Amino acid sequence: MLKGALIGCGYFAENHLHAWRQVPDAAIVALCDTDPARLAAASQTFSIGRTYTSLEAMLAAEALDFVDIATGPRTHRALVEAVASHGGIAIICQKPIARTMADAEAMVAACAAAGVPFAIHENFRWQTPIRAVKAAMQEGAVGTPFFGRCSFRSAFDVYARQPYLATDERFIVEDLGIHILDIARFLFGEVAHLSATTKRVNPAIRAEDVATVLMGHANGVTSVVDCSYATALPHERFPQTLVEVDGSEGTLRLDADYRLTVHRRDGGTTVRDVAPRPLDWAAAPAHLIQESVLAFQRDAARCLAEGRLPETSGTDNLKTFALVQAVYRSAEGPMTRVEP
Ligand code: NAD
Ligand code: 89V
Repeated sequence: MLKGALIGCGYFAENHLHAWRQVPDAAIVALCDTDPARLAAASQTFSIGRTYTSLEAMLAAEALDFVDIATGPRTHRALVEAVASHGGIAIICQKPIARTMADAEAMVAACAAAGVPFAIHENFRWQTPIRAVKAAMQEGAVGTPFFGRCSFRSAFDVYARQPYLATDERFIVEDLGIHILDIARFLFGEVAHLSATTKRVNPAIRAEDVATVLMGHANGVTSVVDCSYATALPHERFPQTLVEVDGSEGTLRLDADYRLTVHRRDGGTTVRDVAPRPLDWAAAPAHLIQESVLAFQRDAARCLAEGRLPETSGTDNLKTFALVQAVYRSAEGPMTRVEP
């Protein structure tokens, strides 16, 4: 049995704690949060009695196999470096890995130097419909892909449960786009170049709530990632990512409400329901995300037990984080002008 501690008992940590209860051969045995009220609430809800307001006190008192960090990105570097320097404890850390590339690289280097496994909790690629798209592509459903689109458009009030999203100096690319860019990497491979625009539509928030990215992948695929929290639709689709893939042999569409359509150039069309499985602690519409938290954590525990790194290791996630940085650089930089 892997013994873990959860660091950060805020809004999203509740999903981690529910999910860890369903992960075989792993258990959260201690909790840490600098806010005593949040710590006490999580302790009571999940019946975990060993609680700490200080990371150092927890590391001194507990014999841990792993920590699961669910604090905000400003705290990630210090926490990861402290746990790494303690030694012998694997580290799972929520996205975004950090606020800057320098911090992210330092975290990966600290874990490598200490010889501890380091993974980022990047769960969107673990959503059931996204795994179904990947499996269909791997089975050759569309042949060789040449175009892809990963689209997340919503007007869901994310600020109610995550108020920092309205006040942080960066928003949709760093918080949500990071997931969609990671899905694009997962489906279409590494990115060679990109061009992006960002925009703030909602005047009540500080940073960008719309982003559109055009990417050229190293294997020749062209893809578009488009994200918006300013898109009021008659049928709200939060938190679904819709996917289009055009290939040499056919097309694939992941449409609203988990409808996966594969059409073959030679004629056949198949339509499948790839909805997430229900969990007793999950509730629509976030159940899509909640199920992917469980899928990610199950895989992470299996990897740790088998001495393998999860697919979203710190090193892998630097590539997704580099896309986030490149999107901001591109959006802030000069665009290619169109001559009249
Ligand atoms: P939150 O502010 O609700 O919770 C953060 C908690 O961390 C708070 O309870 C705070 O007191 C605690 N904390 C802060 N500094 C600490 C420290 N040094 N030591 C211990 N505890 C500390 O934030 P949230 O909305 O739960 O988000 C947390 C992280 O989860 C963010 O990185 C966010 O991007 C990520 N997130 C991921 C998903 C996803 O689907 N993967 C969804 C939502 C949020
Ligand atoms: O998944 C997330 O990171 C969340 C949300 C879906 C609201 O963007 O912050």
